[in-house]
Amino acid sequence: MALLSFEKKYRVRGGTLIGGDLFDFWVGPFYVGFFGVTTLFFAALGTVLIFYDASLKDVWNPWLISVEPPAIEVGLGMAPLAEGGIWQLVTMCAHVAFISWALREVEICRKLGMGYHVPAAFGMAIFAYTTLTVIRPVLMGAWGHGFPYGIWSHLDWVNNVGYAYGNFHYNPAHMLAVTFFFTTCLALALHGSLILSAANPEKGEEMRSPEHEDTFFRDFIGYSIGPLGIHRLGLFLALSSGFWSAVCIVISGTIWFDAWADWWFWYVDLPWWVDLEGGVNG
Ligand code: 07D
Ligand code: 07D
Ligand code: U10
Repeated sequence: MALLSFEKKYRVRGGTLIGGDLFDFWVGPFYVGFFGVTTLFFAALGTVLIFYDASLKDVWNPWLISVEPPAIEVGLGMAPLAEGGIWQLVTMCAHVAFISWALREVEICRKLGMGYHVPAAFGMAIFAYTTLTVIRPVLMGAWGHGFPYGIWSHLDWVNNVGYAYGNFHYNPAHMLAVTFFFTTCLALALHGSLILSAANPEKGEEMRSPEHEDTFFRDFIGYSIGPLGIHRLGLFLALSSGFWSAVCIVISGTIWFDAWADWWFWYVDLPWWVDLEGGVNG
């Protein structure tokens, strides 16, 4: 079915989670919905607040704009606007906008009778963001542990927090997250290239079938995960990347306070080699 006639057939009322028929319409290509309105409203409000913060500091270079969280001394209280209060409001707006965006995805899934995989996946990104700006700061007792909203400044934050734990690469959950990110790229490169090699033939050549794709990997590595399986694997790898990212940062400063390299002493200290010659006690 051509895309336009398909849209006409499926652009029907219903499936909304809230608001009934009120915002159940489209503007151009966009479905609006109650959560489209809340997304736009809170994204706009958050952006206005970022510009307000920039105007207070008179910083207009987009790379240098930075909305700073409150000082650590403020703890978990509310801060005055110019001293971290704006960061707190922007964090609230961002949460409402991101969660609204996910719920708008849910409504569109419901209209189309599809699974909720896309909003679930976006949920993992929101979870990582919430871990950075709410869960970890609350566990550590101060909003000041959140990251600043600025292009360069948030990179400085990642760098400084990383070095606060020595070499952050030794964080075992960071290792898992990085490995999942790399594997996601490998899987997408394999999948994208395999599909193009079969489904995008030269002019005059015939398109190859999923059986060809299966056979390529069976010939090559003895096993094919299959056309549905590769998408399950891709989603698993990508969500695992986000999940272990959230874990790697939430354990830093809450259950582990030293250099991450020291964590590995449990391995060096294992009883069966700790006393051997060359071991820690040997
Ligand atoms: C391609 C989809 C499009 C999205 C884009 C981002 C804004 C910010 C706001 C001026 C893949 C739009 C950007 C709305 C403008 C102000 C105040 C998604 C695509 C194009 N980072 N980060 C970037 C965010 C964190 C890190 C770029 C957001 C953590 C490193 C962009 C968040 C840590 C590097 C950006 C967030 C961290 C970046 C490109 C939220 C660990 C880079 C992003 C809400 C996760 C890279 C200058 C991209 C860069 C980069 C946005 C959080 C680390 C500005 C919105 C605190 C190491 N980050 N980031 O393509 O070039 O994403 O930085 O959590 O090297 Mg970041
Ligand atoms: C948080 C983004 C959420 C986004 C949302 C949507 C908009 C709308 C609108 C475009 C999680 C926002 C949408 C704003 C835009 C329009 C229209 C994603 C988020 C909700 N690290 N490290 C990670 C690597 C080092 C450190 C994660 C690699 C050093 C710290 C990942 C290397 C030190 C933290 C990762 C490396 C260090 C991390 C990030 C290599 C610094 C974190 C991905 C090769 C000296 C962060 C949850 C992520 C984390 C994190 C990778 C090096 C420190 C696994 C590959 C050694 C402090 N690092 N890192 O989480 O876990 O995405 O955050 O060297 O906090 Mg690291
Ligand atoms: C995949 C796939 C697949 C495909 C695919 C894709 C994955 C099976 C079939 C999809 C992939 C791609 C297309 C590839 C490229 C994608 C990426 C690289 C990912 C990154 C994407 C981007 C960088 C693009 C980002 C762009 C976005 C998010 C669009 C921006 C749009 C908006 C901000 C508008 C959003 C609309 C909303 C919220 C609702 C609708 C509202 C309006 C239209 C405006 C009108 C509003 C109203 C009427 C309401 C009133 C509003 C109020 C009251 C609030 C206002 C308040 C104020 C104060 C102003 O697997 O293969 O192929 O294609």
